[in-house]
Amino acid sequence: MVRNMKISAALLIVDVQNDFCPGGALAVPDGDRVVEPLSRIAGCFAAAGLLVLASRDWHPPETKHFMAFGGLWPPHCVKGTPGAEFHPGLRLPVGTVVISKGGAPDSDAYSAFDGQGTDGSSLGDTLTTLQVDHLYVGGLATDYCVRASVLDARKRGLEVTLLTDATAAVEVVAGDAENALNAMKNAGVSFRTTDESIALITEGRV
Ligand code: VGL
Ligand code: ZN
Repeated sequence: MVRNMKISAALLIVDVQNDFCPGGALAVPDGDRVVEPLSRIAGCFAAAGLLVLASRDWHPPETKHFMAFGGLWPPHCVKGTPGAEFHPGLRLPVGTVVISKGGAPDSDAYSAFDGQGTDGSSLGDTLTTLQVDHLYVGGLATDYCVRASVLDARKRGLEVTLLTDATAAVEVVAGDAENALNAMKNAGVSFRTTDESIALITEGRV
């Protein structure tokens, strides 16, 4: 029997939230540069009938993720606070699936694959159900949640394209961004600009 091997692509927008943008509690230098290209490509995915997912860091006030409780980070993206909202300039198409992660007080949950949709289903199950096998990924931060999400996607056998102009890094340690890009490259990730990707999607070549 010939199986239906139809490839379906989806866009994963990682953590484009106020606290990771300039002025936020854990601002990524130039973090808001991702807002315009991601809004643009999200519109293209939706127009092509393709799924858009947006992950968000969604922490409780007390978590081992925060410095005061033994973690690395100042408090950020506490669920329900303005800092945890998506950046106001981010245009998410109707039907965007929101994935929340980091809600457990004992885990960092850097990867969007550690998160769940509003109905409790995991990102992995959602992608399997919708037969998605190619993820386009952009967002914040290149060296933490983007890196972890992209590497998890590759471990699950998904094809991954990183939107090179639609990510920005925290760089707690100089070189983290480069290390992250190398790790993704070694894992077989493709690197494309948003415009190159939009051209492919518009031509139906995804
Ligand atoms: C992130 C640091 C702490 C991220 C989340 O979204 O990359 N980084 N929490
Ligand atoms: Zn966090």
